[in-house]
Amino acid sequence: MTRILLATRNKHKIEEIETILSDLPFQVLTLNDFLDVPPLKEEGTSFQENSLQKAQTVYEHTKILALADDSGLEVFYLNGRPGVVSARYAGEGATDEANNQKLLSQMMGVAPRRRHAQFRAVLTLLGDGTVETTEGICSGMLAESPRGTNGFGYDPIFLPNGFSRTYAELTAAEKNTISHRAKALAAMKGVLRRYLTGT
Ligand code: ITT
Repeated sequence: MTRILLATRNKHKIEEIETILSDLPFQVLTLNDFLDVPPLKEEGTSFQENSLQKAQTVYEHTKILALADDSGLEVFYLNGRPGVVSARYAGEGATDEANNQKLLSQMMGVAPRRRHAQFRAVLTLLGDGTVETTEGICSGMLAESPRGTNGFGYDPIFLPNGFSRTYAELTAAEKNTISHRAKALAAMKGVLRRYLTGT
């Protein structure tokens, strides 16, 4: 079976990606299978650059088809922040709670009609002779306070359009139907099917 290596150390991303890819005939590997791969650097200023950089680090060390995800939350009122620094918005090594609290305090008193936000995920597939990128966006708004315990990151404070529940109040299956990552993966699955058939 063709192998694909997920170029991420985020266990929540791994769970979501593995679930969504489960109907494709790939042997999905993670970095737990390759402990000598160095930390994944993200020195770029865009999701695209960081996604490519992560895929490159992993592919160069393993020569196995690599799939990277760079993602984050963009808040319009904050000119797109936290964006590429979503994982470390409240500082290097910050907890999800600290990141959420920082964002909520910056948005305190901001009216609902100005709380528009979107999640974005950029995936890069990198292999021998293959470089492909797909993107997914999920639009919504920021909640006033955290709700729900599912998921990770900013899930408790993000209300996807069409739902009165936060991402963290959705089941994993519901999130995997509408999320930014699900949309980017849906597009990537087309690429992966073509990769498998060599077309
Ligand atoms: P890797 O680099 O190892 O993939 P990471 O968590 O550092 O893991 P990113 O640099 O792409 O990954 O940062 C993504 C951050 O954006 C993540 O830590 C969350 O804070 C947020 N994020 C991305 N997708 C999310 C989702 O589906 N739900 C909630 N928060 C999400």
